[in-house]
Amino acid sequence: METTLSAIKPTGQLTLGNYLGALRNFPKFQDESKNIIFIADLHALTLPIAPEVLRENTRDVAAFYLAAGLDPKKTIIFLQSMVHQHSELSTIIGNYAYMGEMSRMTQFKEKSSHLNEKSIGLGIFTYPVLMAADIVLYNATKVPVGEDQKQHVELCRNLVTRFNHLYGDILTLPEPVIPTVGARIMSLSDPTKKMSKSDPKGDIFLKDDEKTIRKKIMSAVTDMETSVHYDKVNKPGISNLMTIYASIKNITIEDVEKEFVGSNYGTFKRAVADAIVAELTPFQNRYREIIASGELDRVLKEGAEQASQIAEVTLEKVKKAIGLYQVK
Ligand code: ATP
Ligand code: LTN
Repeated sequence: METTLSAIKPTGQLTLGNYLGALRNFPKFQDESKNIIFIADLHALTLPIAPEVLRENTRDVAAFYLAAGLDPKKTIIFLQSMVHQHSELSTIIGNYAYMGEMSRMTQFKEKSSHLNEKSIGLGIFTYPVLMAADIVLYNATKVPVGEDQKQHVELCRNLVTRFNHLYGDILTLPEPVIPTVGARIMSLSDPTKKMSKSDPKGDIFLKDDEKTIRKKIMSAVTDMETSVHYDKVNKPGISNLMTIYASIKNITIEDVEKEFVGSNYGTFKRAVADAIVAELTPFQNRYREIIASGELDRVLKEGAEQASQIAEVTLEKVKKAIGLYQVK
């Protein structure tokens, strides 16, 4: 049976990019495979974050998981920091990752490029090792993520292959699952950059109200032309809005082009805003109900217990395989 696993790190307010690239797809797997979705709170420490902000973001991501339709009866939902096996396995498998391949990780290069060498924490460098541990602990076969995380899953695959070559068939080889539309939503103010919660310029946040959403879409950067057609290089702004629209409506880019033949940008932007508002309003209502219900802690506690049982089996297998002495 397949096991699907993914996570979001609570580094900031969730964006429409997180929703379309990842969150919205998570519940699709819970009826067809074993589904494990967690909050990567240890990964959120890799860049400076205030304790109260981290706490609030963590609660929010958990509530958004449930609001998106994850059902704790079908999906194991938990906090990474509550399952100690993640950190332990990360310490072990880090020994099989090479400095060269780690230094080539795009996310590390991007996130550390504007930091002073003297103040780059080790965690941002070793980030993909912890992520590999997250994945292999549960024998995950499918990892639904946005485009930017594909390289990290590839690194995990390399580690698995290397480890198994040394010790036998111990770890399971995962595959990334990237959405065909919506895998990389761009910033509304600079459509050459990824919409990102830790760099909140040109973001739509999942908590934004209707008025804010409409205002942000209507003022999204576009080009000087007027026709709604897809051209990522020359028309990145309008192409990004088309991607958003196609993704929400579950249609192709060609369908969007057909629908808006002869329409101007104003008409098209209004339709995009309508689509986002229609999608997010019920979702935001569910989010508020979940926060009010006070159910979250119980879900997270039960999830951690279930996760820990699975994780422990893999950790023990690894310890034995590599020769850590087993006291009887
Ligand atoms: P940060 O800005 O802190 O790096 P982020 O906004 O990139 O965060 P993550 O927590 O790294 O978000 O990602 C959670 C999930 O959302 C991942 O699967 C990631 O690929 C996906 N994702 C993030 N941003 C986008 C985006 N702009 N478009 C599509 N998917 C995205
Ligand atoms: N790095 C991921 C979050 C993450 C993750 C994982 C995703 C941490 N561990 C394991 C899939 C599988 C991100 O979205 N930034």
